[in-house]
Amino acid sequence: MLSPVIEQALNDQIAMECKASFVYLAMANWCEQEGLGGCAEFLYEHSDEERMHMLKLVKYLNGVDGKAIIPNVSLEQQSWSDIRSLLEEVYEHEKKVTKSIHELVAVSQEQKDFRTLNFLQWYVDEQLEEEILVKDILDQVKLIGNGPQSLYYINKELEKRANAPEEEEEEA
Ligand code: OFO
Repeated sequence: MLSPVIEQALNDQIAMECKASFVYLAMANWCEQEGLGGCAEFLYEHSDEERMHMLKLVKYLNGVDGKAIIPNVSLEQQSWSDIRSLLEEVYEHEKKVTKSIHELVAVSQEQKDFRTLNFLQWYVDEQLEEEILVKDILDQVKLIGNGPQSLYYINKELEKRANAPEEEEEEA
């Protein structure tokens, strides 16, 4: 029997993944308009991944007899001052998602919901990977600098990351 506390917490996480997907979509859109095709490709891909994270939660919640809620998403921002501040925002967002997943794990433990606890392990691992990836990109960007000449290299770097062979991802 699914506790209402877990159902609410999972729905909150669905909302968070959904928001992440749309924020990254808006970022990709902005990059494309700025002529940063490689950055756009990376962020479009990342947006799709967040959508997959959301769907995985929706299907799990409905599968354990809960009721998943598809949230309304409103975006506060459609443009960014530069690529470095955009990537810093991505990193901050990922850290927020990680914190939220860890809180969800703690709630599952408190509620003795071992199914959900087990299900969430995938997200714990995924968030670790994502944080490492974004931090690594940000470190590179800091090294390259934020000047106009650097944009070419940053764009190339993100294009390379977008085209890097995918590690085995579970289907949503
Ligand atoms: Fe990167 O946020 Fe999903 O889990």
